[in-house]
Amino acid sequence: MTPIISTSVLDADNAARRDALGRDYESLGERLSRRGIDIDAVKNKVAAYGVAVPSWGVGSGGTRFARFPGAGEPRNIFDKLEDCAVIHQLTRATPAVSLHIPWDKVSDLKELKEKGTALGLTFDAMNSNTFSDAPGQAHSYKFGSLSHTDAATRRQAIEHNLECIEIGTALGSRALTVWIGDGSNFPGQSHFTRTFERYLDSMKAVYAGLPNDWRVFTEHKMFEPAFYSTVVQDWGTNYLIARELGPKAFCLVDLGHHAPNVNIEMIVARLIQFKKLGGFHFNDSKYGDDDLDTGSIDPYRLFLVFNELVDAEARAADGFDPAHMLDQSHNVTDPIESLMTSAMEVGRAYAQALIVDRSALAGFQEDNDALMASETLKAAFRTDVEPILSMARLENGGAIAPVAAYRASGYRARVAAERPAVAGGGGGIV
Ligand code: LRH
Ligand code: MN
Ligand code: MN
Repeated sequence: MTPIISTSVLDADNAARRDALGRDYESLGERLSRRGIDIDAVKNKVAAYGVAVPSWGVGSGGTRFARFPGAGEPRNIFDKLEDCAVIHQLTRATPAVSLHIPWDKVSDLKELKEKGTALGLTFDAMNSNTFSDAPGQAHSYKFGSLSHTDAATRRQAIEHNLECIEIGTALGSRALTVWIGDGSNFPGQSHFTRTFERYLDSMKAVYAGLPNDWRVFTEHKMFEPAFYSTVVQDWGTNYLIARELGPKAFCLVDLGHHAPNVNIEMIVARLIQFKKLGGFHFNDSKYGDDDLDTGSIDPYRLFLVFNELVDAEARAADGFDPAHMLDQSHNVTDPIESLMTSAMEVGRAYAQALIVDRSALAGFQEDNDALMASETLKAAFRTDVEPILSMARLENGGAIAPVAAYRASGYRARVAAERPAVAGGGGGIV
């Protein structure tokens, strides 16, 4: 396949940076070796790491107030895949795409799968959508979907999820992510227990349609679009769902779906301990489900989440195999640049977590040496691991500096000339 970004542009940008990177890598390697860490071993793990890109992330997002489209917005799923391929070509960190149905209009699945293969991309978890009405659907989700009071509406939502599994199977996906907006705006509007019973019954029907090698991830979220109560509102409810459904059901943690200040890394640890951590939607937030770029607000929290993941990986925790996906919305940046930066932030958190001195940490924990335990984590977090990430990218055929190489390539201007401008306007989240 001809790479989308020309190799001459990429090589020229890398050539200008290669010597400095070599020196930075060597110097960091020396400093890490004094701490007993082999830099190449860390780099190899980072090089093998990947996070899936959300198909809905490559177009400009929007708020419920307005959407301001950028130039060269993808027109269809094929354009989206090309944008995703650019992200992967330059970062070498995003080998898979997570689709959202029916936002992604898919018809010829064979052609879609072939396009993915040609671009070097695979298909990660499928995301269903029963939180908005699709044109022409028989029953509205205004008052809920999988937990709706009306059986025919629930059945329609179940069928949609089964269809997502069918589409995903044809594309080689092996997981379904279910997030519903069901909930209420007024005390008394819905009966908490009966609503949750209906949800569980519906999810059991979806679960029954999972192929043997598939997993289902249920995603909790504290509020929005429902503002008084939400059916799958927190990790406790999510854990109950995964337990009720069975061994193929796991909890998905979207970093933006918790109240401010909630200790997400501890939730992650609990779900790992009880073998129900299914995966992540990475993003960042300050106030709520802001869907800001991963690592842009609180990189320390992202590192602390990865600290739990690496801890589990290091002790080969039973049943530990979480899926990693980005889920964010870009309103003021070029989505490709945001997604590349975010994928690199995830890689950075992983690298920092890999260099935590775990035996020292365990000792400080045993001795109740709070200060030194915290300093052990901070020592890893404060280390600038950029040379490791850059070297991993370079050796994998990517860019030392993906954003610079992307800008030098003129890709956005090129697709803007091919893809007609779309009108902005009122609200909407995609
Ligand atoms: C809900 C959510 C969920 C959706 C996505 C678009 O807030 O995080 O994952 O599928 O946003
Ligand atoms: Mn999400
Ligand atoms: Mn969200």
